[in-house]
Amino acid sequence: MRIVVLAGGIGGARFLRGLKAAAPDADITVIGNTGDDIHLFGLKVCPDLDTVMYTLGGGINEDQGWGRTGETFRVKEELAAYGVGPEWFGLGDRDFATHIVRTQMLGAGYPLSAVTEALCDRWQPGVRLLPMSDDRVETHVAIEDETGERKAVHFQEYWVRLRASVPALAVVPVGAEQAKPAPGVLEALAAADVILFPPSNPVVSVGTILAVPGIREAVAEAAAPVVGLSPIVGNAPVRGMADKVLEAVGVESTAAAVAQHYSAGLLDGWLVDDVDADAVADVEAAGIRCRAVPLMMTDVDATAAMARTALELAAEVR
Ligand code: GDP
Ligand code: FO1
Ligand code: CA
Repeated sequence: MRIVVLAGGIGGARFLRGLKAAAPDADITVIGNTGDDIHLFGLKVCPDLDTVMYTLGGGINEDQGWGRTGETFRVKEELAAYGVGPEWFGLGDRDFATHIVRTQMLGAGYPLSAVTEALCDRWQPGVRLLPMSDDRVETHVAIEDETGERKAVHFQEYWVRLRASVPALAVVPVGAEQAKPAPGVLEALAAADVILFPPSNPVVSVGTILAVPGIREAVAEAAAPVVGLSPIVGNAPVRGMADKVLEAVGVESTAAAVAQHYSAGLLDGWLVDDVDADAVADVEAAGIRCRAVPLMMTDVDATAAMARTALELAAEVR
C-alpha cells in the first residue's frame, strides 16, 4: 500500500511513528513543510523536516519534541559571547552539524530534496521524506508592534520568540506562489492508495504545503481517498498555539471548523476525538465522512490505533 502524508513537525512526526507501526509493510512518502525554515548564522535550518527525520530515526529529544537528544549548547554560548544572536532560538551542538551539512550541500548546488535524502541516509527514517518544494518558501506573520505599527515577522520569531502572545493578523507563505513542488511530490500523490493529513497545524504546516501551486490540485484530483485527523481536541490545540493562526484565517478552533476549512473538495474522511463526538454530524453534513475515536498520541500503541482507524475510514470512503 502506498501512503502519502502531508506533515509538519511534532504532530506529523509522532503520527508517522504510529503509522509505521500500524502499517509496517506500507510504502510511506512524507511531503514535509518547509515554510518554517529559517537562515541563522549563515546556516539553513529546516525544523519540520528535521523533526520528522530525528523522530523516525531515533535521534529526537522526546520531551521537547524537536531538536536532538543529549544536546549541549556550547556553540550557541560561544556565539552569544561574541554578541551574535538570536538567543531566542535554541540550536544545539549536535543539531548544528545537520545544518552545516545541509548548507554545505546546498552551496555545492544540490537541491533541498537531494540534501534531505542524503541526511536521511544516516537517519534511516523508514519513509521517503520529500520537502514540499526545493524553492525557498518562508512563512511570515503580520502583527502589530509595540507602537501600533503593522509589521511582518518570520514565523519562528512569532512562534518561538513571541510565543504567539500577540494576535496574528495574517499568515503569508512568502514565495509559495512562485514555488514548484519538489521532484516526486506530484508523482507520489498521483500514485497513492491513501493520502493522510496527520494532526499537524492546518494553517502553518498542512496549509503551507497546500499553498505550493499544484499540490492542492494534485490532492483534490488524486484517485486515493484523503483522510485527516484533527489536531484540535476539545476546542483547543493539543499542544502549541494553532488557535492563534487559525484565528488569522478566520477559522474557529474546533475539530469541525478545521475539517470545513480543508473542505469536502479535499477531504473524504475526518477523525475527531471522542470528546468532540458532537462534531461528527456537522462534519458529515459538510459532505465529509467522520468518526469520533481517541486521538491523543500518548504512546506508539495509541497512535498506531489512530492510524489504523484512519486507514479503515479511507477504505470505507474509497
Ligand atoms: P509543529 O510543526 O511542530 O508545530 O507540528 P505539526 O504542525 O506537525 O503539529 C502540530 C499540531 O499537532 C498542534 O496543533 C497540536 O494540537 C497537534 N498535536 C500534538 N499532539 C497531538 C495529539 O496527541 N493528538 C492530536 N490530535 N493532535 C496533537
Ligand atoms: N522551538 C522552540 O520553542 N524553541 C526553540 O528554541 C526551538 C529551537 C529549534 C531548533 C531546531 C529545530 O529543528 C526546531 C526548534 N524549535 C524550537 C521547534 C520549532 O522551530 C517550532 O516548534 C516549529 O517550527 C513550530 O512549528
Ligand atoms: Ca512546524
